[in-house]
Amino acid sequence: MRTFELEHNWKLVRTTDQSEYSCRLPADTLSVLHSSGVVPDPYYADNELLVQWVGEEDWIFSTEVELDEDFLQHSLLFLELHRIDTFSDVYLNNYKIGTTDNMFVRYRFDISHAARAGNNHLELRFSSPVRTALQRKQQLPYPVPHQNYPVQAQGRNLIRKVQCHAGWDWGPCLMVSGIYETVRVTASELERIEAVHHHVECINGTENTWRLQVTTELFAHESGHSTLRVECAGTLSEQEIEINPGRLQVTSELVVKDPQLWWPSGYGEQPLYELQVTSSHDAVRQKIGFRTVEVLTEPDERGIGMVFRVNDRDIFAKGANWIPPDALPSGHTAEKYEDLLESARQAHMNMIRVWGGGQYEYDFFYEICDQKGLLVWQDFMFACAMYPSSSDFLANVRGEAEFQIKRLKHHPSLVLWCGNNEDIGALTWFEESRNNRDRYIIDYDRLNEGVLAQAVKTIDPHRKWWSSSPSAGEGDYSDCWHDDSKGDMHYWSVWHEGQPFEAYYSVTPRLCSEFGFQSFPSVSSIKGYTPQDQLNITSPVVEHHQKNDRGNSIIISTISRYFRFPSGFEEIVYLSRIQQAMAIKTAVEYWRSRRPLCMGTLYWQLNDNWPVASWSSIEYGGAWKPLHYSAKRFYAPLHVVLLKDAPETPDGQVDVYGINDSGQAVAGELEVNLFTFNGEMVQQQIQDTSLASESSTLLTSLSVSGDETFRSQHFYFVRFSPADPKIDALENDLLLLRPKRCSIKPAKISFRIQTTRAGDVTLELHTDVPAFHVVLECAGSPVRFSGNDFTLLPNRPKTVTVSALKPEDIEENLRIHSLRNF
Ligand code: BMA
Repeated sequence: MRTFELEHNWKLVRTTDQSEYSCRLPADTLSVLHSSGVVPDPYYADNELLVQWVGEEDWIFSTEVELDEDFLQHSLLFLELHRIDTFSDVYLNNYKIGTTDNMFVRYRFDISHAARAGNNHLELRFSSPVRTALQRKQQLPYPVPHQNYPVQAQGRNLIRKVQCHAGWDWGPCLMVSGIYETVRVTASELERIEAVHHHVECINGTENTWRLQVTTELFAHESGHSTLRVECAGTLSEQEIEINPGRLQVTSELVVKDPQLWWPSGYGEQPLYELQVTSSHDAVRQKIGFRTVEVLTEPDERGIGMVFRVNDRDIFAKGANWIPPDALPSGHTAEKYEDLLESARQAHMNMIRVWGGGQYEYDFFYEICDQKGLLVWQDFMFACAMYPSSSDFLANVRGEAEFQIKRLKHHPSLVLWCGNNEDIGALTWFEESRNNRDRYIIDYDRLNEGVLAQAVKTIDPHRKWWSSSPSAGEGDYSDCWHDDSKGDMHYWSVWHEGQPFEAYYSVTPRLCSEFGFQSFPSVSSIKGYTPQDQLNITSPVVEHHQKNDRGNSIIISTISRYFRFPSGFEEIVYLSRIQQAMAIKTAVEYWRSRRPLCMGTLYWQLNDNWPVASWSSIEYGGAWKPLHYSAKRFYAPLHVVLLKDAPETPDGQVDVYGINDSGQAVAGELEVNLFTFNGEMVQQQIQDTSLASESSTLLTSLSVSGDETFRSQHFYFVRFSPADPKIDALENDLLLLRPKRCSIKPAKISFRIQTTRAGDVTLELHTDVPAFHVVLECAGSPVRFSGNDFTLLPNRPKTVTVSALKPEDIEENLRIHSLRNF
């Protein structure tokens, strides 16, 4: 097999005036035009509006490839294209060799009649995605509605392109065209490998013996013979196969003895084994893992639970929802993915949901998840809309689903296929579907059960199929929006309906796959897209970078409900960020304490695709918001939680829970202190206790005076010190009233910078009175702190490690915020 990867020396041509811009892959129209100086930065100010014309025009990407006689002698000559966005006619030397119309499939076009020795000219002639979607919309026999956001391209649900390119409630509308992954010319004899997928099954638990069943799909134009070798973990299967024109599927079986098991992060290691499949003229390598996964959805006394069980251990799913990490696909670099997913792992997440309005991710995304033990909940790419069920559309999606399942199936991290995001709920969002539910539910079912479920059940029958997120389970089309007896839940009442944070206590979802609270990005991020004279929360530019209609007013009204009113821009930004952390902490701590009724929380959302006010815990550019630092504590495998006002906690009572996801009980000493806001300890209770394994344990209940003045002057602080000195102590605290009603004092926080022997820079922080939501920031630097957004008490200094900075830079740029310190 000979292959030419065509990454370099591309040209983008504007069809209206033939202007040309050179580029390399991956390339999207807007990124090329921006780097060529033709359009301004689409992320700055409201430039998004100025660049809409780019999606309305046709564009050509072209390159040259040199082929020799020897290359042309091969019997299989083809052009492979993957992640082509979206509508292109593909020409080689002016012969049309194919058409693309779905960015989620891989194309392999025969080029034998078009290729020639010497120079070959390859062109992808893209037609406007905006126009194509509109044309399709006009041809519909009846409306097929989708959700609309402030800047929105119409008809996005009629084209197989990343749905959020058309605009979302956190994302810009940038309808790019482009080439993001493979363009490869390949020549081979006889056969090529189309797909390799496998299934592992433990056949003898005592001896840890596994059957590895590998399916290889081959394609050929002519007849012949080939030898297929399949190797993994020192075992080999070899067979002679007869090749006939067309597709051929071959199964090989290996028995692997005593492999090391693959575990989710926090539960064990992630050993990966190389699976190598070689035919006479082609080869594929994959990294695979040995583990069992079950998703238990069995009736219980409450309804139907939802539990991920890996290697016979029930995993509490902790994680967040993932969106494409850049609105401009040229920005999807492996480094960015590594950083985001490592940030997820560091915050003790073990599951990422690839949300249905984005994309089936790049191979490197799943490889990183395999390496880090991040389980993947994979949506099919349908979100917040009705979808058509015409035979063309369904056939197109069938190809997409089959390709994606075969492409991703070998990843040990992949644990569930989900049909879409919120499309069952969406049946009630539009007048058309409310008035004619029958029509739209039939469309829904044709696509969902008729195509997607069938593809999963045929190609990947051992993996869980989940029809929609949220849903009550297969065959249940009810709008079970807040039914906490069964299924996964999206709980949005605190954000979208303005309920208090305690509303999270009104449900115990079996698994909460979305709940979120917005905040502003950091002041330095805002300054990056806002002209100086618009640094104000209600300025047009700051409002433009808020895509949820009522977003900023929800942020401001929540600030006024919880905090004393801020006096300036920076303080508003700070409070928005800590209230976001407070909201999500409230939800996660309660739902973790309800384990095993609730067995998972995936908050909305991990990341951003441009600089914006949003629900993310990591802002565009990679900086962690206070929420992400807070997640590192509230998702830790061991955690202590203080609860009041929950249904299980009567008035006047505070309950302390110890949560332990690990397989061992952890004994230690629990210290519960009642402090005044001057830092005086007025009550202390110390007890030996133990956090039972894989449980939430009620450690103690405290009775607290209902007197408002008393509550305004005191707070609880708990510390659990494990008997095993190798395990870090756990801390948490609880205000007895909303922060604005508490007599929190302005704190004087001082710090000492040190460089440790290992070369790390550390900050030792001291305070004179209790300081809450202490947030460290180094303006303009991509710094990470080992801890942030914490409570600091007098006489209990805290040491924080700072990454990537020299002591001098810290001294100059460090800003320390805390409540009441502005
Ligand atoms: C959810 C998601 C997204 C959306 C978010 C915030 O339901 O699925 O569609 O961005 O809510 O509104």
